[in-house]
Amino acid sequence: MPRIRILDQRPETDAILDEVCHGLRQRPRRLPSKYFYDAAGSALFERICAQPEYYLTRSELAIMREHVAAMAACLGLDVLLIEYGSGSGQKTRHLLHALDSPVAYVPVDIAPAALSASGAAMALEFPDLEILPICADFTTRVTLPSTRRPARRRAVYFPGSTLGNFDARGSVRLLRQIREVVGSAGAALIGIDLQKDRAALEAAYNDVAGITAAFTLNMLARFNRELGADFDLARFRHRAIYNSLAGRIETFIVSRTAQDVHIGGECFHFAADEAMLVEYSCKYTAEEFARLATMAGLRVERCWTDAAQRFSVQYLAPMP
Ligand code: AVJ
Repeated sequence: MPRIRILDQRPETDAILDEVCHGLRQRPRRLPSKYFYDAAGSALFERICAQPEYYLTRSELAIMREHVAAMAACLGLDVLLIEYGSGSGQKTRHLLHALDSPVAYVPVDIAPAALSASGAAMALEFPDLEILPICADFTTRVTLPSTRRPARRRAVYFPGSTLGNFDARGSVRLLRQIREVVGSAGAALIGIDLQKDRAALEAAYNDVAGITAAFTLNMLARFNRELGADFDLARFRHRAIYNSLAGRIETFIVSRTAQDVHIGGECFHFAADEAMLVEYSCKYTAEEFARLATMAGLRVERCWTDAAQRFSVQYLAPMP
């Protein structure tokens, strides 16, 4: 496997500890979903994608396979492709094969293990492509590296419905940041999960094999290991429910008993059945997403869906 140099723009451990303690002092308590993705969390997420209930990945891959040529035509020649939350890069391979002489591929991910594995695999598959991975939280200011060849256009690829992890304010802020990163001649290609019935949504986030539950609770194991916390994993459980008013799956970690947890020199008391919010997975109609994009100065120019209308991939351009 070729070794790819990774630009490290990761948050410091102290910053993670501050953010975690801040979230634990709030009511209801909340923990940021970006901390799911350590090496174990990234591996568990890949297993979620293969669960029969988790339709998102299969639907998005079907859209990519069917419409990738149209997507590549929208993005055009000599594009610099920046991917947010690149993970294993499974969908991206389709896009990179279809693009007309892409200048470089810049995967941005918070998980170093996922980034080096996918970077090495991509370098084998695309030997002539410049690959410049950045390990960073993409909501912060990411410094883009310079490329050997000048780009005609910058495009952000943001698949997986990861934008759904942000609330309305957070997603408009992130879409505005994307608009800034790509500039007025740029583009964005964003995967958005669509509204559907409660049963299908709740099944997707509560798989029978329990992989999603393991993924959720792994965040606590990570804090034990990296921040010296003492969460007893057996005394917490995963809960994901569809909030139909807000149109989103809300994932919680629920304390099974009354208990104390220590972290960063602080003691946090949990009541029995107390729920900590760990993730939103917002679902949209095409109209709702178009409105969100407009608020960020972006316009939806194309929207591709799968045959069952479960998922969408949307092509956006900055509004003049
Ligand atoms: C990759 C962040 C979009 O919210 O559907 C999967 C993460 N969480 N199952 C999602 C996730 C629980 C996933 N995203």
